[in-house]
Amino acid sequence: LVVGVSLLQGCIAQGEGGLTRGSFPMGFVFGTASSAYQYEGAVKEDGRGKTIWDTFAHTFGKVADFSNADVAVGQYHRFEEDIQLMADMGMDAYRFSIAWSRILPNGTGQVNQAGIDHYNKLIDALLAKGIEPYVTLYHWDLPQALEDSNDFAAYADTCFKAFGDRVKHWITLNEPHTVAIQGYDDGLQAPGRCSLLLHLYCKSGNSGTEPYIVAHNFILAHATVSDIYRRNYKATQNGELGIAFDVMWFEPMSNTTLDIEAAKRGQEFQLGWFADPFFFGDYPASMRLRVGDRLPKFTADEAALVKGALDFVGINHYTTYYTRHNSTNIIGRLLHNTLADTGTISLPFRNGKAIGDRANSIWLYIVPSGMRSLMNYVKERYNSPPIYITENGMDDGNSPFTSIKDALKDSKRIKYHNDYLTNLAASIKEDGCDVRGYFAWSLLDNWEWTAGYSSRFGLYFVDYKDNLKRYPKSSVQWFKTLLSSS
Ligand code: PSG
Repeated sequence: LVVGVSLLQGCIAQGEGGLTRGSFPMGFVFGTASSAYQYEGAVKEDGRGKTIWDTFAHTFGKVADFSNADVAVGQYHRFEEDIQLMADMGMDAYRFSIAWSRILPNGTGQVNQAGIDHYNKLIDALLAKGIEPYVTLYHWDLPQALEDSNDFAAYADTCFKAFGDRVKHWITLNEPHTVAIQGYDDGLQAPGRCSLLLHLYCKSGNSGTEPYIVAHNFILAHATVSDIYRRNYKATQNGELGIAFDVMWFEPMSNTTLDIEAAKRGQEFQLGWFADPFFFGDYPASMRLRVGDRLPKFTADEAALVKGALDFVGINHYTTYYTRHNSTNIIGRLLHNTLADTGTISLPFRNGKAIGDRANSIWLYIVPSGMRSLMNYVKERYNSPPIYITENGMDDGNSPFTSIKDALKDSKRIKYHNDYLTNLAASIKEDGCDVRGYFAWSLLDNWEWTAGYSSRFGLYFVDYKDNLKRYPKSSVQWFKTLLSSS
């Protein structure tokens, strides 16, 4: 049986489409992705300040398995071991995030040298193994003391100064759309604000206004930081700045004009909301029309600052849904939120049939063709910008009844990466999309936000019962084979 399984995986490893390094252009970057709060642990060490996710995770009832990330997968102390795991796979790059609260424990003011020292060690250890750092400045762990985008500029400036001699790819923000929606519209993530159903489960917030204000501040924050970088660092450091947008693909639920329009509108309210201002200087017209006065306006100076402020488009892509026009206004009357504003409903089902196989997460349906469609959408809407896939991956569950040995046999994950990468390669080679790199989410199993430790996204398995020991799943060998091919 063991032989059977490894033969099967051997077959997938060679790939039905024969995926190799050579399927991608010269210089194409392969890496894995992570984030500070999901990986580091050590939340009280070396002067780290408290963040909104420390508060949220420690609030009873917010996380599915009642866990928090105080320990997480311990990468703060084990980064050398983890870098060796990346090197073993033949990875070119590592996307990680800097914990703002380690650099500036109160968000602003006094710089904490221990935080700077830690990331210097991490960056140098990566470079020593020939792995390029791709650094996210903000992956949701906002210092508790803060609200204001101006402080982001001081934090980013500190990081450019300290690390910019070695870091050439900066991701200023991770998934600002997710934060606007989950943090301020449905309140499911930190800081947990919303007004749904008469504040039934959020104490405060306004789901019809705050997401748009938060989004506006994110966009201005990136633009401000990009301006600082270009004026003070670009000439000497010569790096690039992008944002990692969370983008699912939307297929129309039917071939009626209304549903086709709805799928387009859904994308304008997702990627367009955050990316259009950087390419066109304003939000999509469909948003102006539907959100009206609740959608903030850019002054002429702001629009000029924002437009052109992205050097590359980062895309976190996992799944595809069907979208239909929402002809009734029941949702609108009930929710008064951004979903109501879209006039669309997106679901992973059509006529009771799922759009694809499901991973462990209830939202994650496997639809590899969505990758290719999305790359072509970005190419056409924004005139062929450079793209990095900053996240792509799938999770397994964390069943107490599964042995480690069985958990390591992740043929479903191998197929996922093979099929999404095959579509990505086609979008580059056949459709001419300018995609420059791909980061698998994630190197290790880790703390999956409100799902806690119940979701395992890693190429490496983490044994939470035995000192966070790491074990390679079969997908590690698959990546190793791919990355050592020519
Ligand atoms: C957000 C939205 C989607 C997928 C994932 C995310 N979507 O619409 O399909 S969250 C994102 C995040 C990272 C998570 C990872 C897996 O950046 O921290 O651990 O994806 O959920």
